[in-house]
Amino acid sequence: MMYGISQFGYLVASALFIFALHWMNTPATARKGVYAGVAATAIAIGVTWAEPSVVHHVWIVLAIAAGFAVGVPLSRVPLTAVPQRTALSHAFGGAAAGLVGTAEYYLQLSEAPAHLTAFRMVALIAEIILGYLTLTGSLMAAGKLQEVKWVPQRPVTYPMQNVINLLLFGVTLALATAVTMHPTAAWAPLTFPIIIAMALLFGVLLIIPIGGADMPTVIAILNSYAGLSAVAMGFAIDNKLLITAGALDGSSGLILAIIMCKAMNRSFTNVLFGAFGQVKPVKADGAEAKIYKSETVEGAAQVLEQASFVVIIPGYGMAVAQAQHKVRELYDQLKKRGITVKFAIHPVAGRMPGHMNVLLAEADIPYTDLVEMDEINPDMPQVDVALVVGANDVVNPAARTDKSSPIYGMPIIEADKARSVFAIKRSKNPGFAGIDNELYFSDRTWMLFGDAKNVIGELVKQLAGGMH
Ligand code: TAP
Repeated sequence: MMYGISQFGYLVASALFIFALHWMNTPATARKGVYAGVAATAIAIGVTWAEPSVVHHVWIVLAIAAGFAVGVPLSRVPLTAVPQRTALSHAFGGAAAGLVGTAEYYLQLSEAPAHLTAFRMVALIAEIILGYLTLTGSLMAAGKLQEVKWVPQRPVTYPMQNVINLLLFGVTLALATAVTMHPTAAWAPLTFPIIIAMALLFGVLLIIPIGGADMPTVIAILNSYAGLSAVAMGFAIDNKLLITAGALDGSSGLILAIIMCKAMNRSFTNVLFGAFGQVKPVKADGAEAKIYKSETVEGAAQVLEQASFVVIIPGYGMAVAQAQHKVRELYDQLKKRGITVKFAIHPVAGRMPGHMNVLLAEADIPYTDLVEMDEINPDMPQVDVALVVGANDVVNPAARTDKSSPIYGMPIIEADKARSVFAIKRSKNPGFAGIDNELYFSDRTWMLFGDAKNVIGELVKQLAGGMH
């Protein structure tokens, strides 16, 4: 009876997980998606807890309390720190899978060795290798993104790195095969911890050659490893919900990684083995000699007023300045004058997928005015003013023209093709990729130096003051 109820609960939870992902597709239903995911998790925990075989209630209460103690502060991190927060969540997921797999092996070994069939052992070994490497890999990724002092930010490379990694992985697989074939041999329980140690080490080695710029893609890949380890755990402990939820997690992580690779024009292998970010930051040719033209807020406001088509290109700087609400006010001022205003959204603007969409939605900007890069680019030559708000790499024409640039080949929003460009940033410092941007030196570009929130606020004041 209880089995039937728990299986039904798992079915409902699986369906809710699938709907949750589906609802995440658009901002209009994303909130519903989050609630569905929370409900699915609560149902899954509830029906599992109600199983008669679950008897250690105090431990479960303690575990839930520990989860809250960590989870609540984690939910309060600023939006700009969400990538590293996500990496930490994957680390916890990996740790959970690894620990469950370890416990399961030793438990079965002492209580029911006959249960350690070849099938279950393959699942267990896959679970612990993926789980533990996700744990250390995700911790490294979070450390890099948070710029923790003792985690090297730049890619760490050494000769024959990939060969050494492959050899290490080969040895781990050989040991894993031996334990899988002879799980009850006297040496197997002693070899098991060696496999764990190798997986932990492998997680670190996998991440150190990868530069900060590729970290979000790597986090999506680690997401899919965590999902796959949950699938393996589902097979190992015979839990169908874990198999479904893990498969959803694994495949969505992989799809996201592929989308991000495309947006940056990088191949998967290039991300994993390319040591991107190692390229020394280079100045654009003769950049030192080139001159920025600054504009005053008054001047920019006048030009904006005369425009009939304005495209706002937000980037990481808008997130840092939290300028989205001021941007909304500017949008309102321009719309009032009958000006067409669109937002050009680059898929990797900011520091996480959908970063700009989230911020602009927070400021209630109609998402019908958010236009994706591929759609807006053909219109750029007709745009009177491209207003760049704290974006840098995603509008850098070097991606199109300079083969030596580390961002060469990355598709960009072609702000340089607009009739005029205003670019808001605080200084002459480069963006994430550490390179200069030719756009700022162009004949048609005028810089509005300052914090994005302040500059846009001043622009709004000018426009509001000028309209009676
Ligand atoms: P970036 O190239 O990082 O440039 C952001 C610019 O904003 C900087 O040049 C900075 O110049 C300016 N800025 C910072 N704080 C500001 C403030 N308070 N007010 C005004 N300006 C401010 O940003 P992007 O164009 O959005 O490109 C994103 C980059 O991050 C790409 O290279 C992408 O590959 C990478 N990346 C993306 C993701 C995802 S998934 N979105 C994840 C990780 C990395 P100042 O310092 O002079 O102000």
